Amino acid sequence: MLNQDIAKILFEIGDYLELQDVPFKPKAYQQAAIVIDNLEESINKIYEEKGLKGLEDIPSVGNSIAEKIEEYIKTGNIAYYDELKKQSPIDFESLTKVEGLGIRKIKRLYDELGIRDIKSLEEAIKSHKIAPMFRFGEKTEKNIEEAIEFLKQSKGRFLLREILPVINKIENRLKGIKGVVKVLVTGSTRRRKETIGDVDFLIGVSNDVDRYTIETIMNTFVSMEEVVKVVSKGDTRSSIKTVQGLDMDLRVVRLSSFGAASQYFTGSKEHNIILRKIAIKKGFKLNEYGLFKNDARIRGEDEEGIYEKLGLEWVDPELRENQGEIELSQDKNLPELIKKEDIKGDFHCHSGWDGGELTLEEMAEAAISMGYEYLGISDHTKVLKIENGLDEGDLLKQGKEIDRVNKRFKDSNIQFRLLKGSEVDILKDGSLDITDEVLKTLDYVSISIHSGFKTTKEEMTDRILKAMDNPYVKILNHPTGKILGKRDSFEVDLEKIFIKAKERNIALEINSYRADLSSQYVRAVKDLGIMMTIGSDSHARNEFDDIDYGVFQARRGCAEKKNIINSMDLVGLKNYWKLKII
Ligand code: DGT
Ligand code: CA
Ligand code: CA
Ligand code: ZN
Repeated sequence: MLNQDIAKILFEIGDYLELQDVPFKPKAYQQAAIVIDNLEESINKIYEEKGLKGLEDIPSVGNSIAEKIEEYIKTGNIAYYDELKKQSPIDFESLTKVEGLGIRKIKRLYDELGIRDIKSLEEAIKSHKIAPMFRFGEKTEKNIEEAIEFLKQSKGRFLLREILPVINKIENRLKGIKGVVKVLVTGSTRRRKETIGDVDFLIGVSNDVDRYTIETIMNTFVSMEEVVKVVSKGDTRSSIKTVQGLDMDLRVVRLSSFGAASQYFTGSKEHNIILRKIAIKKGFKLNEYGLFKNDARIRGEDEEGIYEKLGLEWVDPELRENQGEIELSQDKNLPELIKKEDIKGDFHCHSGWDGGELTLEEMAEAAISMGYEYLGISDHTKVLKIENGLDEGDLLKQGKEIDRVNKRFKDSNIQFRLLKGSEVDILKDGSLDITDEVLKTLDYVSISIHSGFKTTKEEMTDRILKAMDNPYVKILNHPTGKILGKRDSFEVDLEKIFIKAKERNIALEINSYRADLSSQYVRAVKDLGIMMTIGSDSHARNEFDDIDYGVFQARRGCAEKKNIINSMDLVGLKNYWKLKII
């Protein structure tokens, strides 16, 4: 039983209550769901050790929610949830995945058209019933149609960002099984692709392993708490399906083959095909058991040995897509990819002043615990009313507050500063949502498109180009508008944007949450000599760590430390942007 299962149910209870216009309660349930979803400890364990009282001690969990959790632990059900579900037979899980459909809209679609699932939604679109609804219109109908299409296309693949914590947890568990010497997650997960089809675990066991040990490993794997179905179970390979619907393979190999197997199963298939060709050319044979000369295994224990014997430098997994990395490794000219430890700050974070949950002090604290030397506060601006966007007055006030916080750091000799930033909205006509007089007072201005996606390519391009001409702009956030798993890019002439960025020395953001820029664009931007930033886009303490996903994206695009502005230390950054901070 998992924290995530409970979190999901609590969140849905919140949705159902909101649907019934119950005041306050929805928020309480959803807040509790978020806390539980992010809990380090297993809720099962908390309950075992401390009972109901332990549950009540979880932040945001009151008596009534704690009792429901207890009920779930004891019976596997929450009667209240089942009742709510019965009263309102809407398939929330699927409908809320459609981009642009929130609770309010889903409620109206149900009340007015009886739509309860994707299927009835599609039928309504086909017969154009949605467009005539008050405040929906042709455009919304079309958007919903496209969003459904998008959902269908991405079906069956999982977002790395959502599933990696589950994978890591299982990896750690596998490490603890008796007889297991090495564990590696291979396949697309190791290559840190944005989405993954299935997970490929690899375990290394000693060369003289006995059958009993392998049996134990396989038994443990197929009986993990996440398993809902055992697809196959053998003595070299087993496959399962998890509660999340994700397929996982486990292969067990002897250490003498571990390197060859990790190379083979990491892929990509395209990378492997070229490698095998090189091996053949050199008179070898390469497979998942090793590199062979005639029938003798000459390499296999580690990947480095195999690459080396083939005359190649070891290639970072993120680059193994046959997109030029093999040539670079033959020339011993692979880039030294940016690492998480290189990141010294973040320019994309939201504080409690807009939609975020932390005060400026708490944000600084979170950044310091990440090992950062600076943190740019980049709250939204006034046109984004739902995000509680800041106006000019708010920004000036926030600036004063930042000065106050920074003075404390200076006085106590702490090498850390908050930066006055802003995520300024690019308005429809390409002007910015904040006046120049106020932009001038900031340490940096980052700009974003958050609305009006559906327009012509020319209009969108001109709108962004005009915004980039504002003299205070230093970063263009999420340049294509893509949100991984939710929304495709808007139409825009990126070549023109890149040229302007180069001309004006504006950095392009790799947005961790959205996975925008994609790795191909990162490569192009790097080759053009344009700087980039990696932004977590965090709104909460636990989201600072999402910077990982931006780093993965940067690495897959060959980015090095020198390409990423927030790998500069505070002194370097002050010089680079000519900042006047205390
Ligand atoms: P995914 O699961 O769709 O996200 O992508 P991968 O890359 O994890 O693909 P998967 O799980 O089918 O296979 C894992 C690795 O095994 C793959 O990256 C390379 C290797 N592999 C699988 N099939 C073949 C094949 O037919 N030829 C070669 N050379 N390698 C293969
Ligand atoms: Ca895979
Ligand atoms: Ca696989
Ligand atoms: Zn943002």
